[in-house]
This record gives sequence, structure tokens and C-alpha cells, in this order.
Amino acid sequence: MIYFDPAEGWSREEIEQAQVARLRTTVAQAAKAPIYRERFDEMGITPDSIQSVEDVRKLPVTTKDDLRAQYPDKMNTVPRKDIVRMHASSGTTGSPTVIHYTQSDLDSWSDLVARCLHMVGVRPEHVFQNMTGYGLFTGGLGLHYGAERLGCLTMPSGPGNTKRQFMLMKDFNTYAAHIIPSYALYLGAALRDMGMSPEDLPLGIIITGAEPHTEEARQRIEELLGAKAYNSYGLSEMNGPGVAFECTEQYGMHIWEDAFLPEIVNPETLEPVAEGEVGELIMTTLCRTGMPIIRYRTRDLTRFITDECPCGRLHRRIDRILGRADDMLIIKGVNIYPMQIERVLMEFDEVGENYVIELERENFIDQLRVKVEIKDEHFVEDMRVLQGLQRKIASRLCSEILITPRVEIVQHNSLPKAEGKAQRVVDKRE
Ligand code: ADP
Ligand code: K
Ligand code: ZN
Repeated sequence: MIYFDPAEGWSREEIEQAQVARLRTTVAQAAKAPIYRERFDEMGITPDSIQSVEDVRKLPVTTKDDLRAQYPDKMNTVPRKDIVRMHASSGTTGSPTVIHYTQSDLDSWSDLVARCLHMVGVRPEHVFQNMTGYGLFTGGLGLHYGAERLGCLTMPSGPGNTKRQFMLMKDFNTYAAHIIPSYALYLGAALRDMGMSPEDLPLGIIITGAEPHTEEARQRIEELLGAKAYNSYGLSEMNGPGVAFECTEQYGMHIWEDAFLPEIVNPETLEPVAEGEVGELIMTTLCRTGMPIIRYRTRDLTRFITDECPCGRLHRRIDRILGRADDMLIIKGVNIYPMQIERVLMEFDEVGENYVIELERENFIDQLRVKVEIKDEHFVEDMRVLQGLQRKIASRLCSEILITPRVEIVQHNSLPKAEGKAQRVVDKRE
């Protein structure tokens, strides 16, 4: 097998040797930022503190609040003239954090994204349609530069304008596309509504990422758009996309361990979880020069998949992101993740591609309401039929999340749709 980057094929020994060397360089570089200099001084940390990969645990963690406190550029470790780009997190949870990149940071980021695309079969002769928002959000320019680096004709089509997306796909023979999962579902439904079939599209590969989605949602996307869909994980604090990516096995995402040092810890104690257990993903940048980040607490919950991947790559895989620690809903004392709800909804053939979870408080009691669109062909005027379906969904949900939500079936295309990350949970309490 030919790799885009030789590092893809490294042995564990080669990976770990590079990690130790790069972590030492990163500690030295990070110490140029006051926040790290102070923390390292207090804890007596120097590059020599790092002798093995495990020594990363001697280092302090960095939180989103730490980054916010360093706004707008107090964590930079190079002079301003060497910074050539900035991005900001989309601010899904609170005010944004800003990331600064040198040219060498941008180059290694593009290489990582190109490596991901190549891994799933994208090649220079393919046309790549990037259907995510550009701007401060890293998903747009991140995939754009990666696809160009690989050599694809890269179309910055952005999100929205569904008819034009299909037109571009057909006219330019788009083989690979990057689409946020909720928009991919919407697009698939729109194709069906227009009376077209997946065979009418030239698509072969879809990259979905940037927000949590279930295996069931992936299968729908694949069926609706007639292409293989690969999960892509990233976050602006670690460049953006290109951190972890599914290979053609479609089981877990390889984290590029030559560029990032991942840990999975118990979010309360910060101790490593047992092999293969779910915890919070923490990552350290290993190649960044403009703004290295040490042990960033992603708040994302996942686990390492422990067996070796049949594809032969030895960069460890993480499982589909369960959600952010902040996404967890506590209703009537029960912990629920929105993805548990999505998984159940997508099991129902009658159910369409859009849904929203609403939290309400009635007489001091929290209530969970799930509004879900029904496919046009299943919509009937007969209330009894719809109520029957609502009951069926509610009882399946109850067996999954242990409380019975109110399920409300609504007509196709009646729920708000997002062009960027979908807002799946609306909290109407208070
Ligand atoms: P924000 O934190 O404001 O959303 P980012 O655009 O940096 O800003 O988003 C990164 C976050 O998006 C990740 O921490 C994770 O929660 C989520 N995310 C990105 N890719 C995926 C994915 N493939 N699956 C699940 N969640 C993802
Ligand atoms: K090309
Ligand atoms: Zn693999």
C-alpha cells in the first residue's frame, strides 16, 4: 500500500520516538508563552522532564477557559509577523477561542488533511466539493487546503443552495465531498424530494464531520446519497479537521499520533481510564510552532479501540465521539446523550432526517420532548396512525434512555435547518 505520508506507516516504536522528541521541542516552544512559562516554572518542568511518552502526564492541562483568558493572542510563541492565519472555534459552547498559525503550521495541517483524504481513496484526478462554511470555522479552509494539497480540483461551494450543489456535482463530476452530517441528511432528503436517485449523482466519497452523528445516521447518508461516508474528527484547538479520520474499514478513526499526543482520562480525576474505556480525550500538539497547546481538554468523550486495524496503520483509533461532556442532559436524574436519541430515531423507516430535542420545565419537573420529521410518503391525515407511531418511538426511546419522552411527529421540512452545525438540543427551561 502506498501512503500519502510515510509517517502513516510507522511502527509503534517509530511513532513513540517521534512523540518524545517532538514533545520535548513542544515544551521548549510552549514555554515562550507566559501562561506555560509560569506553569512550567511552578512545576519545575523543562524539556528534560520528558523522557518517555508517559511523561506527558507531568505537564499541566489546558482548558477552554485558559484559551479564552489568553484572547486574542497571548498564547502565541512567535512574533506577530510570523503568524499568517487565524481561526476561531465556532463557539458551540460559549465565547470563541482563537488559534493562530504560522506558514509551517498551515503546511503541516494541509498535509494531515491530504493524508486523511488519500487514505479513503481521494486522488488528484477527483473533483472535491467542499460544502461546509468557510470563514473562521476551520472546516472550510481546512478541507479546502488539504484537498488542494492532494491535488484535487477543489470547489469551495460552501453550504446551502441545494439545487446548485446538485448542479455543480453533475456538471463537474464531483466524486468526493465534505458535508456536515446534518446537512448531508438534509441534502439526501432533498434529492429524494426532487425525485432523483443516488445513481443520478457522481459522488463516491463523502467526508462527514464537525458534529456528533451516529452509525445509523452514516448509513442513511450513504443510502440517500449513494456514496461511502467517512467520519472526520477535529477541533480548532488542534488545527481543525485532520486530527482523526476513519480508514476504509469504517470502524474507528485513526488519530495521527505523529502530530498529536492523545490521552483518554477520567474527567473528574484526570487519571487515564482503563484500556478501551470511555473518557475525555486530551491532546497535545506535537508539530505546532505558532501556538502549541499542551494537554488540551477537549471535553469530547470517546474510547480507544484496542485491537489492531486491519488496514495496517498503527496510529491508534478512537471510537465515534459519544458527545461532549457538556452535551450530557440530566433529566429526572438520568444522564442522556443526544446521540442515544438519534440512534433510535434513525432506526424507524418512517422517520425523516431532521429532529430536535427540547427540554421544558413543567410544574418544576423537567420534560423531554422529541420533535421529529416524518417522511412525506409516510405522512397521513389519520391522527390515530401518527399517534401509534409516536407511541412506538416513545417506547423504543424509553428502553434506550430509561425515561419516556414526549414524541411529536411533524411534517417534512417543518423543523429549522442549519447550514453549519445543527442545534439538536433546545433548552426551554426557565
Ligand atoms: P466549537 O467547539 O465551537 O464547536 P470547533 O469548530 O473547533 O468549535 O469544533 C470542534 C468540536 O466539534 C469537537 O471538539 C467536537 O466536539 C466536535 N466534532 C468535530 N468533529 C466531530 C466528529 N467527527 N464527531 C463528533 N463530534 C465532532
Ligand atoms: K487535479
Ligand atoms: Zn485503519
